[in-house]
Amino acid sequence: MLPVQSPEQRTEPGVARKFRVVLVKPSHYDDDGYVIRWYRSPMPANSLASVYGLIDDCAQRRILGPDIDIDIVAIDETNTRVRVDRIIAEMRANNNFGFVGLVGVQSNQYPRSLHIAKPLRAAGIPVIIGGFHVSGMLAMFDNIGPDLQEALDMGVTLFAGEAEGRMDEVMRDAAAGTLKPVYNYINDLPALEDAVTPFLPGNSVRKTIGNVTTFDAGRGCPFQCSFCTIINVQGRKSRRRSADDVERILRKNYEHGIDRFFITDDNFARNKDWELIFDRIIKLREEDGMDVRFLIQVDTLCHKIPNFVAKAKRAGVTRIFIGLENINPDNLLAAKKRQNKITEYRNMLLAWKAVGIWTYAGYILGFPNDTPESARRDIEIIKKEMPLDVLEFFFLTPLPGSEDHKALRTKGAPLDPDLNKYDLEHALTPHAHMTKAEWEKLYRDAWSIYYTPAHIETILRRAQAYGINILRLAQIILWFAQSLSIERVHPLQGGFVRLKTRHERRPELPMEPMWKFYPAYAAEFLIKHARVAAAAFGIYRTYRRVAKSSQVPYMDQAMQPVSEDDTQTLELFTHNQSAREAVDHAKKVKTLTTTGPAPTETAA
Ligand code: B12
Ligand code: SF4
Repeated sequence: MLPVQSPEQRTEPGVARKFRVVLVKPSHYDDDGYVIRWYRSPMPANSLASVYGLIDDCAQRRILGPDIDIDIVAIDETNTRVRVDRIIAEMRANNNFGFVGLVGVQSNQYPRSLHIAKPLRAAGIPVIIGGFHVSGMLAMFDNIGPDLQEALDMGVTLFAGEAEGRMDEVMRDAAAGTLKPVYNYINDLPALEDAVTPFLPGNSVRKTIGNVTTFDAGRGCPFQCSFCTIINVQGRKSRRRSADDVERILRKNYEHGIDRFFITDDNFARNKDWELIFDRIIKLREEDGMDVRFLIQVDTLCHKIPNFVAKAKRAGVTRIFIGLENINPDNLLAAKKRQNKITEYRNMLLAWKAVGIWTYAGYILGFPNDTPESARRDIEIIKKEMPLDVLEFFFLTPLPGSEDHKALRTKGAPLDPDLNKYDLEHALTPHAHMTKAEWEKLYRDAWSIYYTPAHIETILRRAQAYGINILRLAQIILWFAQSLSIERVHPLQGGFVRLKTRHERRPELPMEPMWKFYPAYAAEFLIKHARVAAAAFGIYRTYRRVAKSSQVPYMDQAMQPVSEDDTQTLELFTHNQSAREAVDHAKKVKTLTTTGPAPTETAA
């Protein structure tokens, strides 16, 4: 480990003391080895805002003493180039009195983080890495694995768990030059009531596309999905911010012209204070005239919670994200996603549609019973029978921090060693019914099977019938339908105008010569923008056609109210043996519960 200067060495007499914190939310590499970076990213990262807020709070309270200012810089690498040379120069000018925090580092961002950390450590700058990779690995394994060891060998400090209530200690240790190799709070998660709230300065937010920001109203989910990392990192207990805190976050942003929010709770429906929070937002909207709007993530049983959908609507929720994951009950069972009942899917979607809220759903490809043919058929069934707007696809991925990853690693199953690929967009393990090439082809095809011109028109017609803003929806469909084919990244990793630098290539790959890199980059730039323009024109024409027919009533099979006959007629319920069994099971439960005492809906 490199020696760290003592505070006395770092401060010359008579010079104002400044403790410098540079926070970097790293991106990761695309398949050609270049950092994924955009002129504008879609929204600020809540991980960065959370850590920034905590350090800013330390600065306000002057926790390093009255004579030491804390200076914080926040860099989101998805929209800003990380100039390691400049960070080194600025830190050196400050006698390395400070640290670089690599924030919210996901597994796919971990290799990039080490590449950023290496020259910083060589220059003697303290570096701390926090986020889901470190937390997930330390939550699931007692031993430090080789990837975390590589960071420790460089003298990087690892932070596992959540920083609320811990930042003073880390800051003081960093200022004293006594950072520990590991801070492990994964088994001691903080309460969030009255915790410091996320915040990012305006210059950081302005590098994103619009007036949208993110915050978490709570953390944790009670369910037990085996591919999930959240339950092992953030726990299964609902920890949440108070309604007062949520109001404070909303007001602070609203004052700066930000009125659209993505509440990042993985399952807001299981936030124990969802109703208190919605009630407060309803008051802000209906009494104080604050036109705030939200995207929230919920589960497939949320419509059964009394008042949930109605209050969501009044609270300004305009979109929801649901982890639909699959329509084959055997697959859902294999992933321990028992709360997803195909017999409830249509009820749930129609409940949201009835109040004019759009639905995004995630669909996972590569569950144990999937074949290329069954998955293709399942997508067609969804298009015909489910009133869904935006569907996005992922590979089933054993993410570090999940039960699936632990099980595979423990039994020594083959797992792709390149963490950069753990982004839900790569096939990383062998599949029983598909070769790697078939699985990858299925993933690429899935987007074009769902987003055909005809189905885009159907989605818009349905949405118009439910009173949804179809121009906005058309823009989002453009983003989701084209991201993979044009930008070769998942829409959630996308942004506005891709930027690339010749020097920002994975060190394992050679730097391309100028004569090769720049012409290819320019051609790629032109071709991509021509394709975006063509796709946008196509979708715009569909939008115009649909908008013109607004007086003509529209109805199709997916929009029909749920009826008893559905289980006999819809393919969703008849497409395979396990679907039929799920229907029989639901019928039995219904008979028992309508004749016996009323059951209580339990979470898991
Ligand atoms: C919001 C969100 C997004 C947003 C915004 C990104 C963001 N991070 O805010 C969007 C939609 C863009 C997104 C995209 C993706 N995401 Co995402 N996302 C989330 C989500 C739901 C919330 C993130 C969050 O705010 N958490 C709360 C913060 C406070 O927690 P935290 O980051 O762990 O930070 C705390 C501690 O770790 C610690 N800490 C963190 N950093 C540091 C640094 C220092 C110095 C210290 C002291 C402490 C510290 O203190 C923090 C405060 O307590 C998480 C799930 C989750 N519940 O976290 C998934 C999650 C992080 N995403 C994930 C993935 C895979 C992705 C994508 C790759 C998906 C895709 N293929 O497109 C992309 C990557 C794009 C990108 N550039 O980030 C995975 C990562 C899993 C893993 N093991 O790597 C998660 C965990 C979800 C999952 N499926 O398991 N995501
Ligand atoms: S519903 Fe499942 S996947 Fe979603 S957060 Fe809860 S446990 Fe994780």
